[in-house]
Amino acid sequence: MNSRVNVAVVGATGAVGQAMIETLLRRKFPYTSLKLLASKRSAGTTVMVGHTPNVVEEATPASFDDVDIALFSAGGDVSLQLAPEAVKRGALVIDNTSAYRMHPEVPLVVPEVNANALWTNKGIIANPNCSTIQMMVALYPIYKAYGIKRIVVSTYQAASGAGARAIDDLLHTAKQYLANEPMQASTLPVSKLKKHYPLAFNVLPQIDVFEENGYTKEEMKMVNETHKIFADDTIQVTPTAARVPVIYGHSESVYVETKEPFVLSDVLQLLQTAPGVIVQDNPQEQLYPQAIVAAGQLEVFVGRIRKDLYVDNGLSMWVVSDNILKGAAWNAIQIAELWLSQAGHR
Ligand code: NAP
Ligand code: 3JN
Repeated sequence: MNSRVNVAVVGATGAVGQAMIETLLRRKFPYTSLKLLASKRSAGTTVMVGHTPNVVEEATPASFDDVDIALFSAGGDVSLQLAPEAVKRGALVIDNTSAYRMHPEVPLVVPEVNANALWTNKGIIANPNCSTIQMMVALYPIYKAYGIKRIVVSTYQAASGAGARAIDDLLHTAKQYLANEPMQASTLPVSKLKKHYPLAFNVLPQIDVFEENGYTKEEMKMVNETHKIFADDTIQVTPTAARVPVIYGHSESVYVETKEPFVLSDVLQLLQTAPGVIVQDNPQEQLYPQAIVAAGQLEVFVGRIRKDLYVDNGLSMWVVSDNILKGAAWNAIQIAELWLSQAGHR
């Protein structure tokens, strides 16, 4: 690749697309041009890039002529249809949807964990699911040092993970509740049944649709993606994914059983020096990660780190990150930055 870098954001009007634009600016990503793509519905509307309004275009195969890096976040169907067209035209696709995550020829990358997998790509690189990404960043140092036999994880996922409409639904139902009116929910859980419950003052133990084994699609993504990212199918992953009335920032209670014994102070030290991790763990000062503090930040916050009272190699922790940033936009742009930093050397 020469020094010219033309970037396209597919899904530029969406929650993740907007965060991608903001993160490109925040990171001073060295693009030559930035093309904003969405569906026909938004073509002709404008989206702010910093202080400048940019016109949105309809995403078509020809949109990718002369695009070097295409950041996709417009849903799986759009990726299935247009990512191969972008690749055909010479673009590197970084896809935020689940469309290609489990494809054997598509690397599934969390830069802090498996940056090297990037170089095996054949034009498409997949970004994992947000709940998986933050868990991988926190667990990788532990996995490397002691091995992991088992993970039991419960998620407390923010409304923004289900898009802008879910945030509106949370705010709307909260206002209704506070006004003593009946709550009318119209978005969550995202379900084939189209049966919705209020998220305000509530917790919904369903993210995405149920599979035959009783787990939801979101939970199974955490199982399958963990295996692929750590390249280890032997890890027993047991997830429960829930939606909580938070706008930004997924929290996770993560319990692991390591293969080798560990000393707690060593684990703390490993996490303190791990890339992308900020340890916030001081019970005396009531310091631990919180979603409202992690919102807007790029790192993964880890705290409440403690040994199991009964199981020798058991370890619990609380892991929080901004689901739209490290969970989606920032992880994708981090991949693009890595790609650019190495492009001239490979
Ligand atoms: P959103 O706010 O609903 O935005 C959807 C975006 O896709 C909009 O820009 C929309 O454009 C565009 N779009 C829809 N249909 C299109 C089409 N036929 N052609 C081109 N663009 C089209 O959703 P979001 O929360 O940003 O999420 C978008 C996708 O990102 C999700 O479906 C998911 O696959 C992925 N995602 C990944 C994670 C993760 O865990 N890594 C987290 C959240 C989301 P219009 O304005 O024209 O409708
Ligand atoms: O609900 C969340 O907190 C995360 C949602 C992610 C999501 C939403 C719609 C479609 C995904 C994803 O990234 O796994 C997808 C999808 O592409 O399958």
